[in-house]
This record gives sequence, structure tokens and C-alpha cells, in this order.
Amino acid sequence: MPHGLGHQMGLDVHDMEDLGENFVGYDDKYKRATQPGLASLRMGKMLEVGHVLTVEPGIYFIPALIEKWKKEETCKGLINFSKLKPYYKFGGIRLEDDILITSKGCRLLGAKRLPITVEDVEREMAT
Ligand SMILES: [Mn+2]
Repeated sequence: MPHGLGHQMGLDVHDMEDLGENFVGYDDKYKRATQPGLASLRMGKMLEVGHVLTVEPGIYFIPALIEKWKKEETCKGLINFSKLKPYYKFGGIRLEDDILITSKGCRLLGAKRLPITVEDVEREMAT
């Protein structure tokens, strides 16, 4: 399960699966891909100055889905199924940053970034 851009943020902040992500994450020019994996990306439209959105890199190991895809050969050639078994009990992990698109790039929102590295997390947990 790849993650790329997350979702936009505004007066209301939540994932838009129930409303229909295609209404908010895509537009007339940019349509959702149909390829497995890319089809799960929640936003594909062109970014504009003033947009606020999440950036959510992550990875999930969902045994039921992996076994289904393996059986159906859905992602044959894209996934090395024999390498995934050791990760079945891992579950997954995702980071989520919130950014503002500016004329010069983007700016991370919030007073400080959440701990990302092992060292950062251990230091945070010790305090
Ligand atoms: Mn989110």
C-alpha cells in the first residue's frame, strides 16, 4: 500500500473516502490512475499557492490483501511475495506532515516536527 500526497486540509480536516476523493483530490485535468497502488493515491491534482495538505508516506502489510493479490496474480511482476511473509505481523506505519504551498515551495506547519528517526523517538519518550 503506497502513500504519496495525502489530502487537502481546510475548515474541516479528515480523509475524504466517504465523500468521494475524486471530487477533492482530482480535477478535470488529472484523473485517478487505475494501476494497483497508484489507484489508491488520494490526491493527484496540480498544487497551487495557498493549498494546505498532508504528506503521508507510509507502508502497510495487510496479509489478507497480500494473499488475495498473490492468488489472483494481481500484481505479478510488481511484488516479490516471497519477501513479504516476515512482515505480516508488522502491521504498518505512516508519517503525516501538514504543509502550506507557497510561491517558493512549501512550508511545514506546526511549531515543531514530530520525531521521525529512532533517536528522535527514543529521546522524546525519555522526557
Ligand atoms: Mn490524513
